[in-house]
Amino acid sequence: MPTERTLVLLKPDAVARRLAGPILTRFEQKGLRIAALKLIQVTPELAKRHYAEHVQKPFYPMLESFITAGPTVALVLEGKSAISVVRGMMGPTNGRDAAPGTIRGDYGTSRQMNLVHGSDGPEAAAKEIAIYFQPHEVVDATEPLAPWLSA
Ligand code: YYY
Ligand code: MG
Repeated sequence: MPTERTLVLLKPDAVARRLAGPILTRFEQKGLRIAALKLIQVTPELAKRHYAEHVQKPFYPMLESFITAGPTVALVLEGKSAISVVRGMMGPTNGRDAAPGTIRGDYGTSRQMNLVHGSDGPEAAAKEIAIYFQPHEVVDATEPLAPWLSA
C-alpha cells in the first residue's frame, strides 16, 4: 500500500459552479493530504501537453475549448494508494454513468464537463505533476495523524 501523489484538476465547470470547495472538502475528508495547490488558467499549449493521448481524437477540440474556458484549480494530493482512491471518488468519465456518491455522479450529467481530473496511474501522475508544478511547489510534510488516516 504505497504512499502516492496524484495530479487533480478541479475543472472550469467546478470552479464556475462554486464546487471547488465542496469537492476539495471531499478529498480532505477522505484523509488525503494537499501537497500542492494553485488556481491557474489552462492554455491551449498546456492542454495539449496534458491531454497528449487525446489530441488526435475527434472530441479533442471541444475538450480544449472547455478546459481553457475559465480558471482551473490544480492540486497534488498525497496518501496511501492516492491514485486509485481519487479515481474511485471521481467515478467514471460520463456523469450519467457515475454512481451517486461519486463526485461525477453527484454533481453532473455531462461526459465532457465532468468537474474533475485525476491521474490514471503512476506514470501519468509523475508526468502530470511535472506539467503543472515546479518541484519546489510540491511541499513535503510529516503528519502526526498519518497512522490514524491510513494505517
Ligand atoms: O480519465 P477521464 O477524465 O475519466 O477520461 P479520459 O478518457 O482520459 O478523457 C479525458 C477527458 O476527455 C474526459 O474527462 C472528458 C473528455 N472526453 C470527451 O469529451 N469525450 C469523449 N468521448 C471522451 C472523453
Ligand atoms: Mg484520463
